[in-house]
Amino acid sequence: MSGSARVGVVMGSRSDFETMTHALEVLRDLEVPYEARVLSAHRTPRLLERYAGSARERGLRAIIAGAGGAAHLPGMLAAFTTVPVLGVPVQSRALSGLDSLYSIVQMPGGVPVATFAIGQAGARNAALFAAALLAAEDGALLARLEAFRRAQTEAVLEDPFFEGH
Ligand code: RP5
Repeated sequence: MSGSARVGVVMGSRSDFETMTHALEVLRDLEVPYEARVLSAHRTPRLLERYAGSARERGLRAIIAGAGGAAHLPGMLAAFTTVPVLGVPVQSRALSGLDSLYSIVQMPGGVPVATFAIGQAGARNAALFAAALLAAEDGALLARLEAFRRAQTEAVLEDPFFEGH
């Protein structure tokens, strides 16, 4: 799903894939063209600069960045581009993702990163948020997003668990 990708999904390590695959699944379901790759603030800093620096001209309108531990990836991407960066704190082994969350959320004023929940929920919501951004100028995507929300509501209302409660 690259070529005319509108959303970039990047992660600091292959070990983040288990979390970030939930973002990819949402983008696929909503038919949002995306590209996905591993990019590290620490291990591939020059590649990160090139990626972020060329993001807008390559057509990206949002970058979802997942990282764990000393999670500099979203902030460093945001330093090199004005394309909105959506940060996903990956649940780390040592500190359960609190380190990731604090690393991503506490950006100094002037270089924003929109920060989502730790782990799977954050990855899903970052993708839904990116879709909402793009839907502002894409009526068909807006319709798919609204259909997703309706289906989610109906799934709760029709859950037989609640019969007789
Ligand atoms: C971060 O370090 C990555 O985002 C990952 O969450 C964490 C651990 O990476 P690995 O040592 O598993 O490659 O940069």
